[in-house]
Amino acid sequence: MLVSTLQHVYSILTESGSRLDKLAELYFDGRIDALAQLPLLTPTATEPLNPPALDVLQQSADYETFVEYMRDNKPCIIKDLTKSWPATSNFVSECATEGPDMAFVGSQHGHLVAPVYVTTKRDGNCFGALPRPHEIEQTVSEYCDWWALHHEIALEEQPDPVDLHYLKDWNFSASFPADNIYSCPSFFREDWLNEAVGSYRFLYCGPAGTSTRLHADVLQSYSWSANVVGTKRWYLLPPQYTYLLYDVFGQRLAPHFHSDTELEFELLNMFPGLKEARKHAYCVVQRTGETIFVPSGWHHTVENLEDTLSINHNWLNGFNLTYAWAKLKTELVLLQAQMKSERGDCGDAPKDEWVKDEGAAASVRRAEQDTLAAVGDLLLLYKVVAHQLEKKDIRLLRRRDLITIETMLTGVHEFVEDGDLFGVRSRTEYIGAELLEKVQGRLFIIRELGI
Ligand SMILES: O=C(O)CCC(=O)C(=O)O
Repeated sequence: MLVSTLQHVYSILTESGSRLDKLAELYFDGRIDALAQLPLLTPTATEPLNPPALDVLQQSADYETFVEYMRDNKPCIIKDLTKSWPATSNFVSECATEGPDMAFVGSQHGHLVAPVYVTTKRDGNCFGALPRPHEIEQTVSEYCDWWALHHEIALEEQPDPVDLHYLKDWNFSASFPADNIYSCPSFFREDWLNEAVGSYRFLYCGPAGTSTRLHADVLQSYSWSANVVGTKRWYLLPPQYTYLLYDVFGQRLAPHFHSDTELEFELLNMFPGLKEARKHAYCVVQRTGETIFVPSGWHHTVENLEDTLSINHNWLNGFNLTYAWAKLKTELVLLQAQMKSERGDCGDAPKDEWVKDEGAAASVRRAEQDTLAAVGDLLLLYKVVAHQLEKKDIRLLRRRDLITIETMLTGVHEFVEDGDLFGVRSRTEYIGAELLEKVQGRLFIIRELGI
């Protein structure tokens, strides 16, 4: 049984069928080591890419056409949504090929503070087992100064600078009205997340060579991203292949799909499923004026091929709420099980009676932090739904949305009812009496309507 399991694992990892001779060697070396070693035996040549093409919609497409992409959870590109935006006239250099007009951006918003991700040239260009970019805060003026210097150096053809700065995830709408820059395209109008909390709207600005590592968006949200100016390359992987992106232990997510030749070997050894993942990834080059729709749970990487300024939203609505709740519930159930197993037979005994050593204490601390974050997400989802119920005449919501809302809220109530995270046992304590009462009242009406 063990041999056949290992054979199976080996053939999945190597795509080359079973090699009992190799397996035997590795098996007797110790199972865990063997699993880590298996991919080292594979040839590391990069598979040629044969990416499927993405559908392109025109600005004039009707809303129902776009709804199909949300419903099918399928990406697409939409043309020309940025034409009339103030940012398109103000934030772009007179000669558009020169990219964003950072002098103008600095003159208007220089005093504001934004998050900036600093990478070394090597990991900025995507590769491998290097440290994550670190986040600093800079004023927009400081960032514009860095930008000017960076371009001066490039003009003088000096050696490449070591650091690349990427201003990203800047929630600018907290500081000045978003209308000064853009208007949200009507394709993305069913945005329950920003209607409730308003803070998932971002500006990105980075020179050629900056990039964003492999990730899927927060809370299984959709995202749209519009290039005001510049070109990005995206690799997007459908969610059914997500498992291919992890290391052999299913723990660590790969940093990127690709690496330069120097680190390719290292990357594929650490993440052997990447070779297969690349075959299923969509590769999209998004140009000035184009907007990409990224569906729920699709992992992606993004590289700026030119100096690029873009606007992006994350959003949730009745089409992807089910994914958000399903993923969160799985996380919470696993965390609950982990806490139970840490506690063992100690039942409700105080923590210092069942936390036996440093290792156990660290693992409990991590589980508590993860639980805290997951409970925060649960409350966020709850507020998003509550906001829709409060704001709208329930009869105006789609029947399908009502079913989704009802299912999710019932699920949350049941989960929280018998949940014992942190030993807090009542729903009221989790959600807050006032919000709970409001939502239960609306749920009652939904059920009366007979969905
Ligand atoms: O443009 C980028 O660098 C990242 C954007 C992104 O990941 C997104 O819109 O989901």
